[in-house]
Amino acid sequence: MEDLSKPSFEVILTPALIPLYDLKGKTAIIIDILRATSSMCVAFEYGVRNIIPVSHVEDAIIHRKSGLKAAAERDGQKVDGFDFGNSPFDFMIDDLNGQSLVMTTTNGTKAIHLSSKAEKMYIGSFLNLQAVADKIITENKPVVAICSGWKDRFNLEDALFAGALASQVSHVFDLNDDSTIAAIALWNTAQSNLEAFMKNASHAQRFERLGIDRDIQFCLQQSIYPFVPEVANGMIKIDAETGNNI
Ligand code: 3SL
Repeated sequence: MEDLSKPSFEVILTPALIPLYDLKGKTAIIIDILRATSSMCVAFEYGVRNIIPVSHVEDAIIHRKSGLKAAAERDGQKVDGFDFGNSPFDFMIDDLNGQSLVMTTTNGTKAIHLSSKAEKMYIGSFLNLQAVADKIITENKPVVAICSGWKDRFNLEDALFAGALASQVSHVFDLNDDSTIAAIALWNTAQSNLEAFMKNASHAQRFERLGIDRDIQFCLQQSIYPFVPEVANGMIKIDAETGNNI
């Protein structure tokens, strides 16, 4: 039964469903486990100062021409002419320390732009799961976990993360929404062997075809980073000194 004394926690299972939800006054957690939000966390871990998420390759080209480093991915592959694709391993370099990075990906950066009506927006991945859970518990505001999916379709990995996050905060939030209940059930089924469960996922199979399946193993690690990147004014940032949002 709905518990109105607790803030709500909802899951939006694909970006196509975003228009059906009221994001006003809520905190959106943007989820693209494979790989955009995981790779963003890696970039911050390696010292990136901020990330400018753009929806279109053309916009990324304009930023790149003005001198910024730029990452672009379409259909799982690096777009020709860019500095980086979307693998977390692309960002494990010292060159990016203190730099701004422009990023466009098939689904993740699109989900960010579609969620602009939310009051706050955070970047969530398994890599910073605990930090995201701690932050939303502390803030105690209604949350919408937004799965980036694949070209507007449902995907397993983003729903699994939504379920993991919901389970972690279940004592504080009202989890009465059907999508949240489904995401938790999925997480409960998969959590004891996440990697094996993920073998069936369409995106995992896509990665296997592209020969980049080591990215999956990396992105499924839990809570190795203590910070929560925040999207505000068209930019994603963390506080480099404290690892907290600014
Ligand atoms: O769509 C996205 O945002 C990407 O994360 C997709 S991929 O992992 O680079 O294939």
